[in-house]
Amino acid sequence: MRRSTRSLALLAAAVLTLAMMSPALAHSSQDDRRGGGPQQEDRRAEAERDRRDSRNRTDRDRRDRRARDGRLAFAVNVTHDTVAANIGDGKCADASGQCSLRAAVQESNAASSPAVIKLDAKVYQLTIAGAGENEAARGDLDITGDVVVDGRGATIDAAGLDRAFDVQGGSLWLQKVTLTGGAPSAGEGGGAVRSTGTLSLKRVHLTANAVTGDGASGGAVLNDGGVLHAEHSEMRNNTAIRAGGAIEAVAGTTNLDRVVLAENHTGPAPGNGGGLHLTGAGAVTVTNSVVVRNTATAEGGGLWNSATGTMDVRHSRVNGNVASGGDADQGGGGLYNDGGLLTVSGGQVKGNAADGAAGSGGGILNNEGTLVVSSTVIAGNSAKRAGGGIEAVAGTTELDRVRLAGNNTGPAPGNGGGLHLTGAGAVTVTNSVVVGNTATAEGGGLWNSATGTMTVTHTVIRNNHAPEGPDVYNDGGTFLVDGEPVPVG
Ligand SMILES: [Ca+2]
Ligand SMILES: [Ca+2]
Repeated sequence: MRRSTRSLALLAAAVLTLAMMSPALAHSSQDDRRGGGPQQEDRRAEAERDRRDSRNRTDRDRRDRRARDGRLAFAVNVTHDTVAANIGDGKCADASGQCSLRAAVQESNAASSPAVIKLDAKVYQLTIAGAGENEAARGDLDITGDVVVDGRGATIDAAGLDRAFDVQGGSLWLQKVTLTGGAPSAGEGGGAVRSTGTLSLKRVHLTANAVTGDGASGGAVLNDGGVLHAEHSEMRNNTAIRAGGAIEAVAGTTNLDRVVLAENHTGPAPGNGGGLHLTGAGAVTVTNSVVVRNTATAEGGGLWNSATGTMDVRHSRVNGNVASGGDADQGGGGLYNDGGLLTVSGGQVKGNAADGAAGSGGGILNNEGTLVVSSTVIAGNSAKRAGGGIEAVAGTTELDRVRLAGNNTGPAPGNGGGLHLTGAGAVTVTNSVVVGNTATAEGGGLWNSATGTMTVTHTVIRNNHAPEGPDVYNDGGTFLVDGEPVPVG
């Protein structure tokens, strides 16, 4: 009896258990279809754990990377112009706790490690006046540390208060940002950026900045003895009084790669290098770039190289620039070499003009320096006095695989439609083509001076036009074409 009672109790318990389990079982089978069974829950939890671990790893990696880089990052979250509340506390915060561009710069300068400042595709206007101040508290944003500004499509408008950035040592890397409205104090250079340090520009637009007053140079950028590297960038409609409508380099190193210099201007004192001007013993390279429709009041509508400078222009187009100097050694509509070394290769120099009263060298003017041009088209340029394509004033000029075509001079007096040599210089032309050039007076193609030496080999010279010496004219010097002397007069 005891045993049967026990069996009954066991049976009842079993039935109860089954009754309790069955809905759970039914429910469970539905959940299986939905993928929610206990195993699935385990799997889901495991996946979530994996995701969390992965997120943590990513965060950790990011932190490690930042620690390795030693970089601070500041995300600017307001467009207005305010100073940092507590410079040096490592936080980008103004008095209301917001991170402005200026506060980020001040905090970056105070940091011992490089900093990255992130902007958004908005307009950040400078509104705190006070040019001449160099602590980033007023006027321009002074850079003394190592700072990256990732613009992400932002525009920084200096709004005529000052320039945007002043790099006083240290380094500034700008990317994906437009700088406009820069206007430093009269007589100062660098309309958008002045730099004595290292300045890197990538996908940057410098538009409508200006420097005014005596000696003011570099409408967009003044590289004052530092390093400037610009790539995939554009400088347009900037102006300078003295030199360098877009860029003035004073010695230092300047490299442009895939840069557009367009519609920049210099003038009137003296007004050299409408696009770019180099002062002193610096080095400039211009590669895969476009220099168009810039103007200079005096010399070098596009690019101007100094007496001790080295300028190397490769695979670039220098087109439609104008230099308006009125003297015989002024002009150089596209390029002007004031005695240094200028090399031009693999590109074109087209449609430039030296339009001053006695302006010379519509395409290029080499003033007592060394000019080496190779694999380049020099076409459709014009000069008032001489050298529609190229004017050489003494110095050394070498052309190899150059096409001098459709250049012209006139009317004052209009000699050397393709190329003209003034004084005791040396010109060699090899493996080239001189066609369709025109001179108002003498030497439609090539004109050699009374004291010059011109040596031409393996070159086609035809279909040029001039009243005297349609293809070639020799004013008394040594002029040989494939070894044959060109008669004088
Ligand atoms: Ca400053
Ligand atoms: Ca300042």
